[in-house]
Amino acid sequence: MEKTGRHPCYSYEAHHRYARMHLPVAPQCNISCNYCNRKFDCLHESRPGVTSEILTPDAALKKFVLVRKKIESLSVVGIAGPGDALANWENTRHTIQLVRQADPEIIFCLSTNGLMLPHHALELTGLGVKHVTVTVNCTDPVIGGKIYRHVHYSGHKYAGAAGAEILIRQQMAGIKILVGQGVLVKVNIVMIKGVNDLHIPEIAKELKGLGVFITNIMPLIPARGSVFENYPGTSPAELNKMRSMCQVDLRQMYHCKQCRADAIGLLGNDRSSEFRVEAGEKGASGLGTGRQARAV
Ligand code: CLF
Ligand code: SF4
Repeated sequence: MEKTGRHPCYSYEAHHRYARMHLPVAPQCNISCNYCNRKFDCLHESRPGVTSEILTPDAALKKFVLVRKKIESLSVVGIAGPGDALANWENTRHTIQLVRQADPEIIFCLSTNGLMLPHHALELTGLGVKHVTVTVNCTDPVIGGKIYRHVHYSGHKYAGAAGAEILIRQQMAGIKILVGQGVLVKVNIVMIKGVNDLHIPEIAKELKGLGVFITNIMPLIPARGSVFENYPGTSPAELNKMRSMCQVDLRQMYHCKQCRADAIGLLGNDRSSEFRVEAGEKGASGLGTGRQARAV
């Protein structure tokens, strides 16, 4: 309760009362998921990876201060892309430090694909991050080879199953470190029919063994221009059936709104458009993406 009571994603009850804001300070990514398209920006689209601005850490602080003044229920600051928080480590770290100095009470939340997690997990906990979301779509590299085109790691580019194997290894190692440090780890799983859907109960069992707190099984949003553009989406009934099946092993999230990388407000009431112009200085040109794995 102490760790979840004011976090709208970790607690169903809290999501009616507490707001979160995402600071889009992480534009780069180190892997390529087949459901991701980071080439366009849409102000009216709400899903993970979509953002209308990229902020420098200084601009992120400015925006945080403004939003905190206007939204009293703000309890969580999340970094959820639009790329990967840990593939932009300097920006992510600096942003956390600046916001922490401005507000010692705020809860930090971070969402990542997990590739660089073992490298940064201890530093993250040292910065006071107690909530981390990792997207784990498979624990089998062969299935991973159908989901990930490339993984960039240690100066090399690995394709298909070879890349997925590295990614899975890093995710598992990173989650172990975080759990050992008392971090509440949430795992997002994108349910892709005909690709990883039958494998999801097995993932949940493995995650249980690692001490993961909750899983958030999300429907595939077939993003325009992505490899999975024409893949079937997942219906709410199919999704809930899968969640119920996995609930035997692990707590499930049922209230995710698959929100934007610059989302602000209660989960069910995005107010990000109110703050775009007001925050003033933007760190880089507007950019939207089509990734859906994080935040997440
Ligand atoms: Fe953001 Fe994600 Fe933290 Fe929540 S979102 S980084 S855990 S503060 Fe929440 Fe949005 Fe669903 Fe994410 S509703 S997409 S689960
Ligand atoms: Fe990177 Fe996220 Fe896009 Fe995957 S979905 S390629 S992790 S930004």
